[in-house]
Amino acid sequence: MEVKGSASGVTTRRSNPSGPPCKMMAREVIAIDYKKWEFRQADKPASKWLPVSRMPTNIHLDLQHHGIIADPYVGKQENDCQWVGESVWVYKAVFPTPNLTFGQKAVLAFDGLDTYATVALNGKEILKTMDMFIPERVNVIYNLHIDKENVLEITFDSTYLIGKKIVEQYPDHKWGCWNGDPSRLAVRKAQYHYGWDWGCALLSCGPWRPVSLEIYHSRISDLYFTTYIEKALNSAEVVAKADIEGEGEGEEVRFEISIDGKTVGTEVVKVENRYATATFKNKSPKLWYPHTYGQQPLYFLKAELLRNKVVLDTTSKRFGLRRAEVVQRKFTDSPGTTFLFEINNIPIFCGGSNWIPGEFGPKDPQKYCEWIRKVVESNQTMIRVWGGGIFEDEAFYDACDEMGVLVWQDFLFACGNYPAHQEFLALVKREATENVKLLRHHPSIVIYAGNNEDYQYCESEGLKYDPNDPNPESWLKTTFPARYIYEKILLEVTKELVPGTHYHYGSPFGGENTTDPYVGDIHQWNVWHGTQERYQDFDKLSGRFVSEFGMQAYPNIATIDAYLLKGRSDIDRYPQSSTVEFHNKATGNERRLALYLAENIPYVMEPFDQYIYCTQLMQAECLSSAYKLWKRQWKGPGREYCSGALVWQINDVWPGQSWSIVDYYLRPKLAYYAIKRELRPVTLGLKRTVHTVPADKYTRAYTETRHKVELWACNLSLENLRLCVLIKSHNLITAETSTWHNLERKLALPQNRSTEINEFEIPVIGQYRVNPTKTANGAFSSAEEEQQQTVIAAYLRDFDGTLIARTINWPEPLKYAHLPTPKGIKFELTNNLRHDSELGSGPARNAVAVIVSSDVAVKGLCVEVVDPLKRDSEVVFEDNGIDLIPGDKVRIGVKGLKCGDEGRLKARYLGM
Ligand code: BMA
Repeated sequence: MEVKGSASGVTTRRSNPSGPPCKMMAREVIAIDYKKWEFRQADKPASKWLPVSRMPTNIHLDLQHHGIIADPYVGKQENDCQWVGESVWVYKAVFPTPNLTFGQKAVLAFDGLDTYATVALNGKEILKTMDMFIPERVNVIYNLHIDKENVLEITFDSTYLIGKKIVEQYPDHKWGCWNGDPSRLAVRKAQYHYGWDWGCALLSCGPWRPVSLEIYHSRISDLYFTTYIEKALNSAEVVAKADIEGEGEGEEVRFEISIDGKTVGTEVVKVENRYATATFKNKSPKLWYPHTYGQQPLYFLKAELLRNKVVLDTTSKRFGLRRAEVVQRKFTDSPGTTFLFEINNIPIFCGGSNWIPGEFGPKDPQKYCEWIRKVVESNQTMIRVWGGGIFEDEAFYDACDEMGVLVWQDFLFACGNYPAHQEFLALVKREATENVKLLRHHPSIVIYAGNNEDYQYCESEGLKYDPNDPNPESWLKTTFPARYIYEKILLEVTKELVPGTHYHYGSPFGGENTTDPYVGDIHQWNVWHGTQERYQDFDKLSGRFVSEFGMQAYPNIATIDAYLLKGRSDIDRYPQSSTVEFHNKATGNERRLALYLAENIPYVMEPFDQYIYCTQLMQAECLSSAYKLWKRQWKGPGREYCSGALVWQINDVWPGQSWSIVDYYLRPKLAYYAIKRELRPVTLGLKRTVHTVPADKYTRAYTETRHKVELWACNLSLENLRLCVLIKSHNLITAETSTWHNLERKLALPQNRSTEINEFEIPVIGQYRVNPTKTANGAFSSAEEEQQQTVIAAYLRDFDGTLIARTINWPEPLKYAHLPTPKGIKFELTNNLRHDSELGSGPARNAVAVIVSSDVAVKGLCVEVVDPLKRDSEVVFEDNGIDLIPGDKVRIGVKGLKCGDEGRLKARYLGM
């Protein structure tokens, strides 16, 4: 590792033989405590030094802390603080010089400075930065004061204004992007800081990652390894490697591998050429699996740097042993190739979501855990760290390692035409190298991708890209020069540093172009953006791996109340108010939301919470339709036509309306629960189809239209199952339920694939013809009409009757269904064990659950608490927005309620 400023001026016994013998000391890391930090506006002479609010920090947090700006997440206050990004800010810390031993280095380590910073120590410039993602180190041994405190000053220039000037310097480049100002492409600052179609613009600056002082003679500058696991999974090899910064003479590294506190191997090796390595073989490796398929055993690799038996430095990395491959295999019966992840030889259908940065400021490790727990609890296997964000903190990837979530990591380029001048290329190479080094031990990361949608931008703008041109130098001369970054620099960096992890040029990428449904991944935005297709047709919009697709919805009303200046009494507390619309940054959101609501849902604009509910139900219907239909295309070995679906987006960066399925305050939208249900290990799927048959080939008057349903099951578990299916039909008008098919015979559901069960015509009891007086509302006018008002419910049971899965198919679009008014929705709180006839959503034992049932069919039934939501005492349901027909009982696990609390519950449903 190249360590800036570390090589010069270090005095040791060998280089200075006449000096006194030095006492060897272990490396010490001294955090520069936040109480020592202050900040002020540098381009405003009168501005005073003020204490920072925390460390690491950013300018908006500090200004808000002192009341200089108002909370940008509230009302339209975002607008009032844009001046901050066009000012110059300085941060200052005063700290003492620690005791130093002869021959030691004193290195200031800056883990992240956002972005154009000039660092001075005791008045002398020691560092200039221009990339917020690159950690920097400077040896300051000769700059430290001996007899008085040291003054560290970091001046942050306006990255925004610098970016503007860089754009002017390169007039020949075709600057352009989706989202934010095109000058963002010129600077290595998190691109979402410029504002995105789901978040505000906050052009921050500051020490956003820790700053510390390190004192050492010699150190392990990098500890890393390669692992190799036999295809048969019965043996593993770990080659541990350590890079050493320092003198190295007489130095040794002691490597130790352990798991669960037990040492499984140690080796002591000599340091040669500032490098030490040891190979460990393991005959019975404990393998790491995604949470849906097994455990997450984590090994520790510890390295001690010794000189004459004195420990000079100790460092460790936690890792997992797993084989991870992206299989791109030709089909024999379909065009193109698979794009499928195999972990320890298990092909994985990757149901999951896209992650955007959760904050503008420094991240809270605890919050990362809560988010990843949300991912796991909703049966998702993969999360994609999107390229317009950041390389997240260690805690994010640690949580994914611990909880068994696969990570797709983009490099940090998104939605634009990036430049490729030499200085930029050099910066990008260093940024990629440093960050891959920081990330490479995480077993959860199974793929790196070069960028987000830059190839798509290139296509849409007609930039020059010739896939047959093999010469990287000539790419630099085209109108899409950043191809050099994705197809050369990042390819080389990943090949060298993570040779065992798949590298994909971009997301999406593959085949003829970025929308090729047969090769690579696609972003399916023809629902919502693009051609605005029906979500019922998601099966026709599939790809080999759909790494993005989405639908917007409003967040919980408590989240909206939090962003309205006057909360519940704000005059803008209604759907189309200007403050509410301010919190939706997507162009055309009003039209698109209205379109999908109007096409599908009998929605109302008032009261506000019912409108919110309608948007959430529509989003839930849309997204569950995608998961259902794409999982259906996961058909087993050789027929993995679609291998993954990652919803855009799991989280939010601020409180607002967006595509998120869980909002900024971690409140799930109904889609979160719908996805959780669709990603259960065993599910049933139903799709309604309409067939019109003319009496002969000439007529258009004499036709018959019939409605059918297709039924399939998806068994993502690794067990071959034999189960029974029961299908009921329920007429919304007559309220009659009949058992329609009882497939008593055991249905074979082979492991890890979907299985087609049958296609049925929706039953016509014939009330419209045989007994027109039987129904309360009179007869149906046709068989078709009767079919149109018939709900189909399918249940999958075990031998002993235990319910494994259920699904309910409603007339489409939902707005045509004559939804009855329930009189008997029942909520019963219990801590009894799960009954076989209920489908449990949460832990069956020792937990409080609400058992929900209804006298009539209800769509999207929500259990809510009557008392207004308070964040600290919120009641959390494990499922919500469910469908019921009479006779169904569904168990919903709940936290924050006890038996007898039924009076605190109320129902919300479609058509209320
Ligand atoms: C995508 C993303 C984002 C964007 C989202 C919604 O494709 O990559 O850039 O926020 O669509 O428009």
